Amino acid sequence: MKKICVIGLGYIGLPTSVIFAKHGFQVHGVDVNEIVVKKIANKELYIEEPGLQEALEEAIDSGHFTVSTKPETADVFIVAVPSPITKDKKANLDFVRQATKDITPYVRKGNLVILESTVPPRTVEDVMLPILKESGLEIGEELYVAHSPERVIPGKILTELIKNNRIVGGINRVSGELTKELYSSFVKGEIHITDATTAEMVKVMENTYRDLNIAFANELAKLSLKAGVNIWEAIQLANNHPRVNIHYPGPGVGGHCIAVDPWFLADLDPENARMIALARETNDQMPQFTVDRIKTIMKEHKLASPKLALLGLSFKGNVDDMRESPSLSVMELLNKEGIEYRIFDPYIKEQRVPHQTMSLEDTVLGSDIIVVLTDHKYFKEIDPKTLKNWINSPIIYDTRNCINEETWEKAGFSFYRLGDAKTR
Ligand code: SAJ
Repeated sequence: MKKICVIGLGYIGLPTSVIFAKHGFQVHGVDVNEIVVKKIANKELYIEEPGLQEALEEAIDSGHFTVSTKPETADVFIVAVPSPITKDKKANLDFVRQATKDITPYVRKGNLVILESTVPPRTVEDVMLPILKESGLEIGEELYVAHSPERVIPGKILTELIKNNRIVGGINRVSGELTKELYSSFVKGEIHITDATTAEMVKVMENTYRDLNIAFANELAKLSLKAGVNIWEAIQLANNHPRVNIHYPGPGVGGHCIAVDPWFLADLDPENARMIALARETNDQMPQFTVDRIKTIMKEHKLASPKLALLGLSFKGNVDDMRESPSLSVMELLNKEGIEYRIFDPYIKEQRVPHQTMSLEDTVLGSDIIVVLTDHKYFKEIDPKTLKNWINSPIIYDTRNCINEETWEKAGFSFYRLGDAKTR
C-alpha cells in the first residue's frame, strides 16, 4: 500500500487526507498544532464541513489515517499549509518554507512532493526546490515535484474534491504524470497536466477573475443609486445574454482565497497590475459603503443613537468560516463611529467576537435596524412577524439580496437593499 504524508490538516489538508485514506492509501497527517492533532486523533472536527465528520471517523477507524506533529517517511508528500498575506499585501511563504524544510530529511529516492497551497507563481521553482535540493537527491530525476492546487469551495469540499477538474503542474513531465496518476485514484473530473509555474498562475488567475468581476458588480451597485435602478434586477437581466456573467455586489469579499490571491498576482509586477489592485481596493471599500448606507438610513429615520442587529459573521452563506469576513470590517467601522450593535450567526456556535449573542432573539431584542450581512438560509427563513415583538423599530437593510422584500414590507418593515435605489 502506498503511503502519503500530508503536511497541514486544515480546510484542505484534512479532507484530502481522509479521501486518500478511503481510496486505498495509508495516510499520515501532520500538523504543528498539537491541539489540532489531538482533536483529529479523537475523531473531533474543529472545522464545520458537510460529510467530513463521518469521513474522518471512517478514516481513523479503518486504521488508514494516523496523525502526529512530525512527518514520517512516505512515497508521496503533500504540502497543504496556509499562505497568507502580510499587512503590506505581500505573500507570506513562511509556512510553505517551513513545511518544505520539515519534510526534506524524510524524502527518499523516487518520492513525489506536491504543493497544494495557493501560492504566487514561481514558488515551487524558487522557494521549494532550493530547500528540497538539500536532501542530496537529484531534483526531477530522483525526487519528483509538482503543484496541484485545489479548487474546492467551503461547504462543498468533499464533493468538489472528487468532481472538479484539476490542474497539475510538474517541474518536469514525469512529475506531472505521477501526480495525475495519484489524484486519478479519486478525482472524477478531468486532470490537465502543465508545468508547475503555469499551474500556480492558473490558480491565482481564477480567483482574481472572480475578484475583478465582483468589484465590477460593486461599482455598478454604487452607480445604480445614481441611475435610480435596482442593480440586482439589472444584473439578472444582463446575464440573460449568452456571453455575460456579471457577479453580485455585497458588503465586501471575504474568505481566505479571493480576498488574498489577487495580491500574489499584483505583487509580480505592481506597475502593470493596475486593474487587479484597483479591484481589491474597490472590494475592500465595501464595508465602508455599507456603514455609510446605514448612517443614511439612520438619518432618514431620525435615529441618532440606534441599536443595530447585525445578522451574519461568516464571509458567505451556509458556512462557519469567518476568515477575512466583511462582517468583521463592518463591526470595526461601527466601533469607530460609536454605533451600538449586537451580532448573531447561527453557524458560529462559540463566542468569537465582542457583542456576539448566541440567539437571534438576543441580537434583535430592542434593536432599531436589522442589517443582513451574510446570506445564510437561516436568515431567509426568518418570519418578520415574530421579530416585530422583539424589535424597537421595523427597519431592515439587506446587503445580500437574500430577504423577501414583499414579505417584510407586508409585515410593516421599511426595507432597504444594497445597490437598489428603488428601496429608497
Ligand atoms: N462574493 C460576492 N459576490 C459574488 C460572489 C461572491 O460578493 O458574486 C463574495 C462572497 O460573499 C464571499 C467572497 O466573495 O465573501 C468569496 O466567496 P466565493 O464563494 O466566491 O469563493 P471562496 O473564497 O469560498 O472560494 C474560492 C473559489 N474560487 C472560485 O470560484 C474561482 C474556490 O473554487 C477556490 O477553491 C477557493 O476560492 C480557493 O481555495 O482558492
